[in-house]
Amino acid sequence: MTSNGAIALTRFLIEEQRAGHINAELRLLVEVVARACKQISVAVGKGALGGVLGDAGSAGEASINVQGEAQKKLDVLSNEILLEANAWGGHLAGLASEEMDHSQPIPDSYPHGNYLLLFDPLDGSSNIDVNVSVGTIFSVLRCPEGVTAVEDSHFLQPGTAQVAAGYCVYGPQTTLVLTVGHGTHAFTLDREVGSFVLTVRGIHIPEDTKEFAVNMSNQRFWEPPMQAYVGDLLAGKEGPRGKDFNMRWVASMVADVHRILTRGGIFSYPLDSKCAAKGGKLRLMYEANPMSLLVEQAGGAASTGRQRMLDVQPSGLHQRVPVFLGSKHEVEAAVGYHARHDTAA
Ligand code: AHM
Ligand code: MG
Repeated sequence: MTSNGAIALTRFLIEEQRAGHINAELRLLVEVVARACKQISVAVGKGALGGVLGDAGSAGEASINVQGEAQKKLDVLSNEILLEANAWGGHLAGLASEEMDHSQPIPDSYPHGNYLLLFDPLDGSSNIDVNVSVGTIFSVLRCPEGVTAVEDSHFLQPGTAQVAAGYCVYGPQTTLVLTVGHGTHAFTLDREVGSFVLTVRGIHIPEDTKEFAVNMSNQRFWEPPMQAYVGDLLAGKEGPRGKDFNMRWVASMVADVHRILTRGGIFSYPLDSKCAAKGGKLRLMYEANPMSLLVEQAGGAASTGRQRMLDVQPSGLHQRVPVFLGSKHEVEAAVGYHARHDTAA
């Protein structure tokens, strides 16, 4: 407890270790990721003053990542901050990032640990230049027994195997949301002190909601069950759902999911004919799985529309999936539209 009674992340993690929920190595891992997030938060906060806005690349050539997307300067910087912070602590066997083609083993010059870390260093990066919330998402897996040289295949574990997951949203406040498999908790960065302070213990997402989040401009590209589901939401009180729904779409998954953890709702990035060949828009390992664990640990649900997200067996490091997550009953409703459509077909 600090002098004002607040519980800092360090103390929270030590208590989780005493309760047998984590070991010292995992505690160090979370501390290191949180420290890196503080550094990213400072860079994001400087904006134009830090010269960090705009596209990465040189001589007028945009830098393109493995996802085929143009990288922002802050995408590259955030990735470097996370790589550097996690290289030398001895808590990791390897890392994988949305911004890198392949996973990276920890160099032999440093001690190796038992965990694998995956991250989307700066999610929602299309929002950086317009001063809207962005964030970092991370997922932690155990390195399989007996592995000495980490390869991409060692990361291909279902979401149920995650031992920790979290995100840090860089918004009006910088907030770290974390689970180590025993509830989902929020920590707000005290900028003067430089420390994350526990501000919500045991987040609970309301089961029912009247709010949905989806990029409506893709409507005509969606599959029939998604068209039917959103059609019924838009029909409001007079429609089959019998209530009016509101809509929000920040276009930063961290910000949209943070709203849902705060007051409920459903977030969806469904399959559409533009992204069908890739399997969806959002990435299973860096986005969908960590967010799904946080949401389930807060009493919500997460699905591809046809399968519980955390049960998906990954086939590739950069695999994409359709995503439905948030208030339990609303996710079940969306899944129901898919099930009825598939049965009829
Ligand atoms: P990114 O990781 O390259 O930033 O892309 C993921 C983002 C999510 O944060 C967000 O939900 C989605 O892409 C927004 O997509 P759209 O631009 O189609 O609205
Ligand atoms: Mg992302």
